[in-house]
Amino acid sequence: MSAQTSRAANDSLAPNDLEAWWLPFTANRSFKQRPRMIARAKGMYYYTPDGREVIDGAAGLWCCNAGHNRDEITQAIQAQAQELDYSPAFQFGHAGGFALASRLAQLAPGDLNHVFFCNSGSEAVDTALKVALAYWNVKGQGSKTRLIGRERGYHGVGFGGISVGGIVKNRQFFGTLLAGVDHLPHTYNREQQAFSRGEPEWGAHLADELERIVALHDASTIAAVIVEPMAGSTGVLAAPKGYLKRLREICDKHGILLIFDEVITGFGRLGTAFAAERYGVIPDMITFAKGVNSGTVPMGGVMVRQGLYDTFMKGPEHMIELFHGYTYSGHPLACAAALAAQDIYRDEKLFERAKTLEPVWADAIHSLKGLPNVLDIRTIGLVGAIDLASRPDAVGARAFEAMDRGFQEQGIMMRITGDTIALSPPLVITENQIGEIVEKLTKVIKAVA
Ligand code: PXG
Repeated sequence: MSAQTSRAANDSLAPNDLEAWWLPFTANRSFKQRPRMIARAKGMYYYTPDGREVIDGAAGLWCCNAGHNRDEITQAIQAQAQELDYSPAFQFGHAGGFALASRLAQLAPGDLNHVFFCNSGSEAVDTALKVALAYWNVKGQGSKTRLIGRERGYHGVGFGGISVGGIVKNRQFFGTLLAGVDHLPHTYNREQQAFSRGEPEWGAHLADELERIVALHDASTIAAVIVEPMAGSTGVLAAPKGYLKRLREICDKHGILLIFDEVITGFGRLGTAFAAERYGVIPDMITFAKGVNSGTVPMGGVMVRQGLYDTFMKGPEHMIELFHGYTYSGHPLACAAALAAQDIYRDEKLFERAKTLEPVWADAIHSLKGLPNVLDIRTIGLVGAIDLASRPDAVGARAFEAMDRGFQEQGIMMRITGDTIALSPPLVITENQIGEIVEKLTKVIKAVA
């Protein structure tokens, strides 16, 4: 920093400068010319610095499931910060972490009884992949090292996550990634599935591709399969009917661990605590983040089944069983926020609310069919996606303009990927607010025609 900029940074009267922050997954130059600034939030709304109200159609980034700035959560964070700001989780513990782990173990289906905490979805994915590899090692089957992901999968941005992930741009710039990874085909087929509500009828057979992968590599080399029950980031691709059950069966048949990445689907997004419950399929591990504390403090984690945990709890008792963890694993503030968020979810029955609203939401979003350039619409739970036709030679430009105009002109926040608009409002949304989202989207889609 030059003397001049250092002085400016320390001068509270210095003009705000947007240069220094390199924003993630953002068109930085375009943003800095025409910033989309957010000053505060309450309930279903964000507010810009000049006080404009913006309805949150995306729960932030799929995380603020209880709505924004809930007093119960902010008070819990404040109280925790005064009582215990930080405590190490390596060889020490604090009550909030244990309380939260027990609470999540109760919430998760089956015997997913143990929780490993970290700080983001990306860390949760890397943790789950490492647990899978270590599990086979501990069991004396160290040749099982291959990891199987899926095309169009998003598992965060760690090297593990981008290796099993299936988004070209997230992979192509970053070298050779992890070795020994293979991918299932993605499950989207517009001809067979266009304008689907809930799980598409077509596509369960694509799970059988796992048999082909097993035949190619042999099960003795495969550690785990990781999939999102609903691929969120690549445009809301719900698992076809029966697909996840079939994956579970094939994994069982060959002794392969199944990991559900529920970073988006966890905590009510599809009308159940975890998507695993909606599908009646128990994976060996569930990754979560985001909604665990309604997006208020960074937190992620992995739920593991009883047998998996037990496999590690052997050997001399003074020995560390898993050589993995983060400085902020189970951070007291994140735990306090999560306990408060879980209380809200329970007391306000927000997961059930998502289930009840699912048909209302589906009707509303599917009513956009027929607007200019709308090629497909998909809904499931409180999630929706609208595919827009790309402009000639400018893939992504139409949806980018929709996102920008939505925020600047109509007062709606949405997510975009390519030319797809993705919606995932806080679970506290009312029917009137669903109407508000549809009204604003209609104007935006017409404006970018
Ligand atoms: N797994 C899944 C399934 C995710 O959706 C991650 C892992 C990584 O989480 P972290 O906390 O490391 O970001 C995610 C994150 C979008 C969008 O607009 C989606 C995510 C993050 C940001 C934007 O689709 N998902």
